[in-house]
Amino acid sequence: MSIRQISLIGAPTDIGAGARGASMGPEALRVAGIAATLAAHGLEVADRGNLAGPANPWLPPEGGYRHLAEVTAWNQAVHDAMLAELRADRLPILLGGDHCLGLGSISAVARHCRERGRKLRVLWLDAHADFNTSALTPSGNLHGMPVACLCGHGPQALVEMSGAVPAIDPKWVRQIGIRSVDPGEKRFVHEVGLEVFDMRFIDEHGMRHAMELALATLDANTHLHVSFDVDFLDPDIAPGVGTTVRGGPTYREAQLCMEMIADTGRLASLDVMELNPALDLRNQTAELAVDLIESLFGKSTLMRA
Ligand code: HAR
Ligand code: MN
Ligand code: MN
Ligand code: MN
Repeated sequence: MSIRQISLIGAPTDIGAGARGASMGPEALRVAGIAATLAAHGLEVADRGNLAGPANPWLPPEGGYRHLAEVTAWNQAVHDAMLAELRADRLPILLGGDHCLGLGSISAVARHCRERGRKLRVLWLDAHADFNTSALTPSGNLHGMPVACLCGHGPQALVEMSGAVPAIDPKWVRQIGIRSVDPGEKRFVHEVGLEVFDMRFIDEHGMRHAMELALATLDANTHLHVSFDVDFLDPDIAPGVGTTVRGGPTYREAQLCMEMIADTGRLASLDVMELNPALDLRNQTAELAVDLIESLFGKSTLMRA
């Protein structure tokens, strides 16, 4: 049932981030063995290499956005590359790169689902809600805005990238692991009714129950997209990200999250974002990300029915 043909797409940029270094993420994931690890599970893996785009000029915000033109160019490249793989019935994995690129990736997925008449469910694994707008953002960094842009709130070039506005309905999104949301962003998340399983929820009800709810109502016609911001993980186990927030999922909680997604058999596209090798220790965060991705593609402790 699940797709066995995987395409890796590197997007080496930190154009939307507040720290430099996520541009080295794709290579760190390759060095940690992402291709061979997936191939060992019987998947056919094609590494498409890296996309190209503008350099990071490292400028202050203009009109509430940092590097909007460059962010748009990178996202268009990501959109086009993801869409080509989806149309070829392959499962694309975007190797980020900062999380502003989730906009281009999910815009392609949304377009593909419209073309195929499929439903879409987006799981957003992150410490952050990434639901800022130019009026709400404390930083102007576009990696704090992709979910809002996908839901129709943002600059025209980004909001329109999927060919329909909004690209997605907030009802299609489930956010997991959230623990850092700016004050205006918090009000806006509440206003649009985004479904958030924050760390308080996970503390009180457990990862199992959060994932049961987040994965409920998937059916055979649902495309499941996972946007995995590596800062989702607790910084004690995943220091190699630009914006660490204490109190994230433990190793076992993160494994359970991935295993429960794998069990659905519905995973059809994936982003692995915000890995920052400049801040990592001996590539341990990249190795952890690959370990978790292995579970996402069906590695489990024992054979399961
Ligand atoms: N909320 C903050 C901002 O918008 C920080 C966002 C950090 N985002 C990421 N991606 N690292 O989740 O500036
Ligand atoms: Mn993010
Ligand atoms: Mn984040
Ligand atoms: Mn339960």
